[in-house]
Amino acid sequence: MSLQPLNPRYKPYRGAAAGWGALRSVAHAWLDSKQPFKNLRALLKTNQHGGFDCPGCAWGDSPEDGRIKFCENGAKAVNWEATKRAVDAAFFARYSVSQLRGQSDYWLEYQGRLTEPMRYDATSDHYLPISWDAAFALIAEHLQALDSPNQAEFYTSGRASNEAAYLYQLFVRAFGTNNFPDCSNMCHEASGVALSQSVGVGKGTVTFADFEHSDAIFVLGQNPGTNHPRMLEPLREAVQRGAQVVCFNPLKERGLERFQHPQHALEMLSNGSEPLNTAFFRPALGGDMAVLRGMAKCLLQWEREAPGSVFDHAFIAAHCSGIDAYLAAVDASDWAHIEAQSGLRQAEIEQAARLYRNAERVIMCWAMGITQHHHSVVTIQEIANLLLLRGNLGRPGAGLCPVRGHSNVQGDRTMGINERPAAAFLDALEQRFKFQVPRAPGHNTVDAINAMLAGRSKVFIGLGGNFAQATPDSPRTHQALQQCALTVQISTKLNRSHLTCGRDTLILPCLGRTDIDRQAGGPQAVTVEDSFSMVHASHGQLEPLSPQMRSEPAIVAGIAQACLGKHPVDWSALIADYERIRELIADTIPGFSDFNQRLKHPGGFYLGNAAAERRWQTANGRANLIGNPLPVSLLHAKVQQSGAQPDLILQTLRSHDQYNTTIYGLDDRYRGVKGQRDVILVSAEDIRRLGFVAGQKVDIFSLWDDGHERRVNNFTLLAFDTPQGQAAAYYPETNPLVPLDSVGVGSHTPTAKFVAIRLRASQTSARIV
Ligand SMILES: Nc1nc2c(c(=O)[nH]1)N[C@H]1C(S)=C(S)[C@@H](COP(=O)(O)OP(=O)(O)OC[C@H]3O[C@@H](n4cnc5c(=O)[nH]c(N)nc54)[C@H](O)[C@@H]3O)O[C@H]1N2
Ligand SMILES: Nc1nc2c(c(=O)[nH]1)N[C@H]1C(S)=C(S)[C@@H](COP(=O)(O)OP(=O)(O)OC[C@H]3O[C@@H](n4cnc5c(=O)[nH]c(N)nc54)[C@H](O)[C@@H]3O)O[C@H]1N2
Ligand SMILES: [Mo]
Repeated sequence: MSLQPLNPRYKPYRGAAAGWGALRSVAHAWLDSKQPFKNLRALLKTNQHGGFDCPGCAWGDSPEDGRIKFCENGAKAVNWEATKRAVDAAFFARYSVSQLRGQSDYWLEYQGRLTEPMRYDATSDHYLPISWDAAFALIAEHLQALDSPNQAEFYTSGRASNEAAYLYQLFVRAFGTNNFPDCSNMCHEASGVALSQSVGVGKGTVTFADFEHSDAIFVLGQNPGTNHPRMLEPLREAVQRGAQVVCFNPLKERGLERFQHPQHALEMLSNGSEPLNTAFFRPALGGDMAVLRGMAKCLLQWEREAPGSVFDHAFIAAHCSGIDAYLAAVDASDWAHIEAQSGLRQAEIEQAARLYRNAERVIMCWAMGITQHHHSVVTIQEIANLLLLRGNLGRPGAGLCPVRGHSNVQGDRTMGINERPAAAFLDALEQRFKFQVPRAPGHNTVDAINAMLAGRSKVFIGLGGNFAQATPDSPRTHQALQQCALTVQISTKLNRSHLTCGRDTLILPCLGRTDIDRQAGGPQAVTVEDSFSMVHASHGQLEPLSPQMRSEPAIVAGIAQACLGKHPVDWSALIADYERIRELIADTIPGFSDFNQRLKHPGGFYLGNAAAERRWQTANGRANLIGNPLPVSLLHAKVQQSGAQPDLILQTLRSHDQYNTTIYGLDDRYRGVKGQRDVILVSAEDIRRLGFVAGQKVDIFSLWDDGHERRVNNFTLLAFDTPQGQAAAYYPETNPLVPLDSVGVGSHTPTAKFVAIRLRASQTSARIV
């Protein structure tokens, strides 16, 4: 049914995930970097002791084994960063900013690495070179001119090293604010909020070894074949030894169906592949809480039929609170409601519940299909509830696994990039550095956009990332940035955020993970933390493209020194040797004592996790079963108030050829989409129901009650195997459709996986009008 003759340039992918297709794709990225031999040497150092941490995803590796540890998309990330092409003063002399704005996101990043500091000149509409000192002085001048430190926004993307992030938060707090919008606000925020209340830590509780001992691994709302390819290996091993891998996804993602390992020659020659999942359920978008609640209902029924056969009463009695209220909430959720909201039949949910009950040790993994929803926090608490009922926490082979995105997004939070920092952390800073730290909560990403739109915030500094494109409601976000007195982007590659200029604008080019970072004290290593709370060192391997580029810690220190002098530390002395920064981290952040010493251990060290030891750092000192009611409706009240009925619910997701807003190519191999990104995937039945034909161009509108028109134009309708009523399209092209105040309850994360839309046949040929 997924093969539609009317779909132009659309051919379903018949191969296994990874395998030959992956190798072809890596070879292309590698040759295209213009320095293939250097990069091969670098690739072999990816995720190896003495090498660098892969700048791709945050999946961790087994610290013990010495196998080559990179995947197709990690290789693409390395080659993309380690290119010989330079975006220098000559480049900016050739193109005006208006000209650059007319180019695609793919074209912009493809031009190469940013190699010198630049300042936007509005008169000529060009970027002109500026010295580092003048750039730092300009930032200090703007920051000092503010009425309050709270009028500046300090964004962080998740590639910043622990050292860069720690210095950044120290500078910003010494300057006087907690305004730390970050990519995590759009990513796993809900996991942190939910798990802190449930089990007292905002991180996952499992380590790599747990995957080897698990009897069932549940994968909810995640597409590891594309976004965490190294995760396919432990999943495959699990299936091989007879464990269950149970997937929940409205799309039958190829990476979750069949898998062929690209480093296993024999398997590739025979083109063999093994099933990766043992059960695949296709819930409706946003329907996971109902699925999980239904599973809990089955467990409760079986427990009542044979008391003591299902729940782990000893664990619940010793460790948990809230069981009675929780079971009352389970009883109060009726099957009609559960079926309607989940998109699954009771029999399917029972099957999932049986797989769960029959497994002695269970891990639950999830990513953006769970977190980017209005009801994400309660859904994640339901995941925790299910695990707690059977004591699936704090023992080998069992636990919670929010699979993180950016390679150091978890580390950045550990280092204090947090608009709502814990009091204990602020106390430690205050004690160590002897200044009064700001205590009032700062802005998250959506708050920051609103503050800039209202003129309450006037300076934006981005430590990495692409704020203009990653955020929701693009035209509004662009306006917010353009209203600023100063925008500063600390970046490796050119992107649309550099073209969305404030009145004054700077580009500060930085070193990436792959580059050698030389300081007064010699070549420096930085550190990162993976999804399993393992901290390890990363050593750049390649000669930087230009001596003008600086490391992120050096840039942060330069800004800090220009703005605060030597308060509260001698910034440039810290930069000479990053061990000095790590000493400060060891002094102020739990788990990092003897940091420099412990780093020497190959594979790094484990930060520890209280919940994994069954110590509950919650307000009541217990693990909490939380009896949230099932949402009455998934449709936001503001959509209902718009007065229109949605044609479809849209999720915005990643193709196989992109890293967030970085577009490596225009194909989405596993989904069979080639050479185009302005597509919307809809079921053949829905295309007929709505009166269109596959291949037709449509304009997409989203529903909200504030009178703003949100639309993107000229998207090609592709008939696709997706449940009825559910559509999918790529991020960031569809970000203009996500309303700024459509956010998760308690997480404030934009609801990128649930956008109520209507379609209309296209009249014009421009994408955005
Ligand atoms: N190559 C590559 N690697 C990456 C990234 C990248 O862009 N490219 N990005 C990194 C980052 S920052 C992140 S956060 C992660 C993202 O990793 P993922 O979360 O895997 O990324 P998405 O493409 O957003 O995919 C969401 C998946 O959830 C499913 N889904 C959507 N809504 C629902 C729902 O309501 N219920 C269920 N059960 N499923 C749903 C979608 O069909 C899709 O398979 O990957 C990281 N790694
Ligand atoms: N609609 C929709 N929106 C989403 C999502 C979605 O699924 N749907 N996902 C959300 C998620 S999960 C995330 S994490 C955010 C991502 O948001 P961001 O992290 O802000 O975006 P990226 O696209 O990862 O940033 C890419 C840019 O980072 C810079 N860069 C790359 N490496 C480095 C480095 O080492 N140092 C520095 N300083 N800069 C570097 C380059 O200039 C590059 O252009 O997007 C969110 N937005
Ligand atoms: Mo993310």
